[in-house]
Amino acid sequence: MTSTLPALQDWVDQVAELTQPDEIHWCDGSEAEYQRLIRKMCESGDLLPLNEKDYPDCYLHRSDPSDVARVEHLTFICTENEDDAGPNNHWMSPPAAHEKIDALFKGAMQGRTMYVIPYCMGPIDSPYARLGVEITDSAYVVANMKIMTRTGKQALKRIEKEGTFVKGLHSIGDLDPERRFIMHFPEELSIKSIGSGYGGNALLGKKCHALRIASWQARSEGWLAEHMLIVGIESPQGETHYLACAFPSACGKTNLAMLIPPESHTGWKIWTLGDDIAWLHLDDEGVLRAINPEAGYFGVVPGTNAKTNQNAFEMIKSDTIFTNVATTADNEPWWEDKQVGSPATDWQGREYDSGNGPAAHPNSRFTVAAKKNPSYSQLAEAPEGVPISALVFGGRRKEVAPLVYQARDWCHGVLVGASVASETTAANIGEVGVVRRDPMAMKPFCGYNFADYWGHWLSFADKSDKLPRIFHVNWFRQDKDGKFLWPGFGENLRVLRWIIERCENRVSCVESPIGLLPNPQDIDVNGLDVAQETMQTLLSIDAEQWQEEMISVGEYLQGFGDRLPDGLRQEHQRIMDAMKQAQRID
Ligand code: GTP
Ligand code: SPV
Ligand code: MN
Repeated sequence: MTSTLPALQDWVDQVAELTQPDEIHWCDGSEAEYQRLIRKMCESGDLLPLNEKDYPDCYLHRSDPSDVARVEHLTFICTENEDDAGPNNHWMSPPAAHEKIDALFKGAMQGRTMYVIPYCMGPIDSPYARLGVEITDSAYVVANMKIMTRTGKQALKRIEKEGTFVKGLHSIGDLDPERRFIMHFPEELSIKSIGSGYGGNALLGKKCHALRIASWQARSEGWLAEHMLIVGIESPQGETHYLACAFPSACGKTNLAMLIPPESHTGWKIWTLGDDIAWLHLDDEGVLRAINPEAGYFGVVPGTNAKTNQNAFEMIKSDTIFTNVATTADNEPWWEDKQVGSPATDWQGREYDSGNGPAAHPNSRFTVAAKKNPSYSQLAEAPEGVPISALVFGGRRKEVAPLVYQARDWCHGVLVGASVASETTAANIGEVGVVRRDPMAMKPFCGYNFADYWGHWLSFADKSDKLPRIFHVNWFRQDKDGKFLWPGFGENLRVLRWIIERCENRVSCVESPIGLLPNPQDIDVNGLDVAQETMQTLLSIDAEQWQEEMISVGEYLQGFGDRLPDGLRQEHQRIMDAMKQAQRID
């Protein structure tokens, strides 16, 4: 096959010239093609079929033990001016980056097949959808891209019609971490990634395109590309509200997006639109609308069970690619907290020995089509997206951040988002459990200077008077013994209900220097085994801790120098003053 679009055909020819593949395969995105690839990978040992009776059409991929997560230290934003990438990114000049990475691509596909994957991020007929082509030498990437995006003929047709697409070049290279780089050229709408076959490093439609490149485009075009789930909440009266929530990696997006209402909440329904990325646009009426650019879930496996996430648990019983889970003696996939079965073989294929650490890698993942989700929203395919009532930021914090609070207005909400801090997780290679600033959950994903990004966020206040309300949640407060104070998962609906009531002006709140808190009686705890004192702790703010927190936020923001928008600096000062004032009154 070839393409009628010279920009595409020429690029494919140039890449083939550089990487020297044995064969070139243009992906048509068909089911037959997917099955052929699966068979080929089973023959080569790249995939292991799982128990066909209990897990039909499920496969296990074991990645290289050095290649199990994103690699922020090897991820670069390559803009002409270093300041455009900002202190939040690693930067390299485009010529230096191309030279460095092209040397590694030289001959990298010898003996391999080069796959050309045309894809569409977003519903194929949506004006908000964007196009890309990924070239890769990994059949595993092709199979994952087929589940995660809309690949193949229809995407190619739209690419050839529109002429603009993001170019993503990927090779697993030799998997040596010393020769691993994930490079982004937002000014050229291109991505080059080598040396990793894992998740966000290799499925270039996801973080590389739909967040890093798209956030850059979104700024110049007046929209937002965010690390957010999109969920619809339908009350027993049939009123549905859509929320978009930004939590850092492995901090609960997939789980919240497909939450199952607790028994106490008969008549409530949850509709999933997306579990990781939202593209947000103002429509002609000034309403912020969201689409999910993805078509599948690349979700964290450990912790998934019939109680925490029944929807995912059921969904991944068929037609699923598992990466880095353990297996049972019956060749079923197994992971920590699955709560059924026991591991025989660990994620590296060794006989299970608890002395070697967890059986499944903490960042082991499932790849599954979104359509398989029992709570999949009918509007997930709507070209115009869904109207957003509330934006919710959150992090994983043992202390400091209360269960929920509301920002006073949009500008305060931008500061709340910019102040997000969270404990690091296994989704990135590096230390786990260290609190760091992760503004809008975008620290690893913003394709430009955070100072400019906050300015872009602030600018929405002038564009519409119908913007969503902004909130902050924390499901992860712990007691002194390290036990979670809040039950989380399905019970989080109770907090979402308060958020909706606030959006509808149906409930009052308690004013505090940091924002608007619930009256404890306004969070419905019926049927919940949480002591009143615990609720009080969950909703309390410790003045001294917050003073420290806001000082540290101020220092962090100062790190962005003159580029920091005045609006944000003033908002921070306003909170500092309000805290001082409150202490004087006390
Ligand atoms: P990425 O895919 O990396 O962006 O992660 P994510 O934000 O989608 O996180 P996910 O929902 O996969 O959850 C990550 C981990 O947090 C899993 O082990 C979950 O079981 C756990 N988790 C999710 N929600 C809650 C919650 O409400 N309370 C508690 N205690 N744990 C949760
Ligand atoms: C994340 O780390 O936020 C993920 C997983 O969603 S990955 O696709 O690997 O980036
Ligand atoms: Mn994510």
